[in-house]
Amino acid sequence: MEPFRIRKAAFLTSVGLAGGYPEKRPEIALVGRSNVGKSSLINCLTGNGKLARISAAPGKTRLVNYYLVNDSFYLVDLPGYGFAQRSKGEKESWGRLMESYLTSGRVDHLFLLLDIRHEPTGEDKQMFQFLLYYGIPFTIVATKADKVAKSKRQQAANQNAKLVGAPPWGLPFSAETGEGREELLARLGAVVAEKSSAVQENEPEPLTEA
Ligand SMILES: Nc1nc2c(ncn2[C@@H]2O[C@H](COP(=O)(O)OP(=O)(O)OP(=O)(O)O)[C@@H](O)[C@H]2O)c(=O)[nH]1
Ligand SMILES: [Mg+2]
Repeated sequence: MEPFRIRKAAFLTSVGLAGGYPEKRPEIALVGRSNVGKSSLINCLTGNGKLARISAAPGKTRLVNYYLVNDSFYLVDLPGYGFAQRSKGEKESWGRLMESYLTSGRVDHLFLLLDIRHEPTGEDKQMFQFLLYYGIPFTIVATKADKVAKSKRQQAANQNAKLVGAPPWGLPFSAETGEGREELLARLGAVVAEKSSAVQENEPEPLTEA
């Protein structure tokens, strides 16, 4: 089989609490703590270093950002959690936005990003419980893999998956070196293929007279 390729990717729209979601297409979203590397992962996968905004200051992404890929599916960058400097009001609006997005039934697959160097936090565990509760299929991605020795990466990724409450497997990923990129592209390709054929299968049969 041909490896899955991203030919084209462009920012489409940002959605806040007021709504305004784009038309339904296969949809894969990224969640994780502020600064874990969500925007960097999108840029690495799409091969466009300038697509999603990356910043040294956490908490830059505050809306649900849609990227249209290959004119056929969405990659969605979600605002990060665990940003200490945020006010109570901001945390509440983050919670409402995430809840409305994750319960909308739109998301087909979530990449839950965990920093390979750090133990998952209480918020990471809560997020994972949320995914389980809503039955959202997921992949655990251990970001910044370049920051730990090669010989320890897979074990560290697996350990974090286990600590967050998931089956003990995580994908080591680095936006710096591209490690794990092919695996994530393959995962994307599988989700998109499955969802695209499901859309066709669900089209009603034309009515015929008996
Ligand atoms: N070494 C290394 N640094 C990374 C990697 N991915 C991201 N970073 C750095 O981590 C910081 C945060 O990256 P972002 O992609 O902006 O993180 P984010 O999850 O989108 O953050 P928010 O939008 O604030 O939620 C930046 O300084 C990146 O350069 C990686 O794979 N390796
Ligand atoms: Mg971001």
